[in-house]
Amino acid sequence: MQSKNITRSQELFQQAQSLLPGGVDSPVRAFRSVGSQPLFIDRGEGAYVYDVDGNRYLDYVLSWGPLILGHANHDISRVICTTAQKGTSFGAPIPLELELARRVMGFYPSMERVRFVNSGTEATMSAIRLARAFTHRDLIIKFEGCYHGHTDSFLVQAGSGVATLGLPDSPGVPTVTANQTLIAPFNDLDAVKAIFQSYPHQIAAIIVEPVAGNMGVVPPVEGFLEGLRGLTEEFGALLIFDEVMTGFRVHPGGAQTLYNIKPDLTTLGKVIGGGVPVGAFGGRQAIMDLIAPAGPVYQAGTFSGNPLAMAAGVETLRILENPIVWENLEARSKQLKDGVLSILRKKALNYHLQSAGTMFTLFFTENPVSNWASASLANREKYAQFFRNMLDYGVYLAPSQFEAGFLSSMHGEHEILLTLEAIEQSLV
Ligand code: HOZ
Repeated sequence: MQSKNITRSQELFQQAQSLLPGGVDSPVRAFRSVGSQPLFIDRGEGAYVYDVDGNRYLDYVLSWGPLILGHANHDISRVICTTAQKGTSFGAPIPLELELARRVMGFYPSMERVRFVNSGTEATMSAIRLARAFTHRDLIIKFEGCYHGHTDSFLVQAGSGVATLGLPDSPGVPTVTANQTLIAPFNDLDAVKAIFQSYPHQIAAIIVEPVAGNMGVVPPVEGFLEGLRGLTEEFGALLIFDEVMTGFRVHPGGAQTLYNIKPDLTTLGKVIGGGVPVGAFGGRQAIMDLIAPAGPVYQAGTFSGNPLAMAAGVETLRILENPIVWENLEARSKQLKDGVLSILRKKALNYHLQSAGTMFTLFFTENPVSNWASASLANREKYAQFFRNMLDYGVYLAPSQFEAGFLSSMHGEHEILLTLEAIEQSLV
């Protein structure tokens, strides 16, 4: 398979270096860890994206998760256009906020009140402030390799681009802030218990990706999430499920429905904006009523609840309310998973495919991955080669071993077969 002509992307990336730091607006896009340079995208359609050189790729990045209905879905595009014709932002309440809130609560009944924001980072940042105010405590527990956006408190042993670039901490985060974040290995309940025993009255909350997605996909071991629920109750702390990535992705009702655990607070983003920037946090009414103006915890935003995100979100959730959409997504996810496992067996490769619902990661390691220590053993060079080979076969994966792949409802049987053929050729 010949490499594709990406001359125009290369030219644009060259220009971008003198305009944007590192040539991109978010580090995970830079392709650095896969020894390549980013493609500039012209357009998307269904399961495919087209770069500025006219190459077509089957897309498993899907804007890092939001596009569960694929690119440029007709219904979503239509509501965005009709909404935009009436105005794009008012900084005032609109009826669509209520409609999206009702739909979100329908899928996530633990969210008795919800506040819409503009990104997952904003949602987690606000949720942690709220948890601290509610408990009158300062410390939080997060897990090594989990990523909750780029707020200071969370840039400690974080996943996603932070792990990909090998930056355990970020300069610019005050030590005093980083010290308020206590770290435990994912899936290690004893470690969490030990932290609670050391600080029995100081921990405001545990924040967790209930299925980790930002060190690659790492499901919780049996009893882990139940154990976190039990410990938080025992020690008077809150349990925050960061479902920005897992929301509507591991189950329409998120990991909290899949594993039947009720968190105190939930953060959402990605899917609930239908491809337009959005975030949300919500939970028990008694906690949420502390948010201004109902209560004293300040949180605000000019574009929060803006018409375009609300309209695209309502339309997306309306479509996802049809159970057939999820059944098809699950069927295609299974087809992909079974196919990859059979290729691995045929090639006698003992790599680990890990998945949950519509999210997956092929780890280039012979050991199952249960936390960051085991994820970080994966062979990054082999992943990089695989990534480049797949691109040559027209399949666009996340440019990092430590991210998730995502399916959309537009990935049909044919697309999965194409993907499996590409994987068979690309795995060497
Ligand atoms: N939150 C995503 C990483 N897993 C992608 C967003 C970004 O960092 O650009």
